[in-house]
Amino acid sequence: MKRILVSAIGMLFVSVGLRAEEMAPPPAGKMVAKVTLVGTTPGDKINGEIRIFEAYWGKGLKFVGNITGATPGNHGIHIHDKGDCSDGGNAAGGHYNPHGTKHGFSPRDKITNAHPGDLGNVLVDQSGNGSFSEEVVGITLAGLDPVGGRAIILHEKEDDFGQPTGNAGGRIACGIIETEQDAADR
Ligand SMILES: [Cu+2]
Repeated sequence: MKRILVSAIGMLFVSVGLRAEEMAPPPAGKMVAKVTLVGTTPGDKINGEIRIFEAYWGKGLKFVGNITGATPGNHGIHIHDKGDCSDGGNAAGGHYNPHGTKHGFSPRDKITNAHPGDLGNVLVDQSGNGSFSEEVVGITLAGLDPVGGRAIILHEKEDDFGQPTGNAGGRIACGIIETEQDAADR
């Protein structure tokens, strides 16, 4: 019954001629992965957690994150190519960029005009705390444009959306996008 209802709602969207991403986002689905962000400099106090939920009926992801211990201001945050936080986060490689697109802000510019994991910035307050919530259409954990197992990097500076990677400076924290099973196996 639930499935019938879901497809009926889906058909309603099609029938009124609107693409899903032009509508207000639907409620996020189940949590599919988590990221534990850890500072890349030994002895620093940066920590964070990002919870990742299914969105857009399995054709997108929602990222809900909290950061503590960072310097006040905006910090760029991106999904990088490799699931490796070693070497101060440098082992994560460049931005995950499966379509050879320019850098941008994927919640706004879509994966056609941004790297899928161009999540913009986290605004950190005077106490060192920040939070963000963004949704990206067209990426999945393990299907199309899979982000599972890749790293999320928090940067030193604001992502100004300039090319090629937003001028966000150094890599201050890093974590791997993991399912609960991945974390248990680790
Ligand atoms: Cu980055």
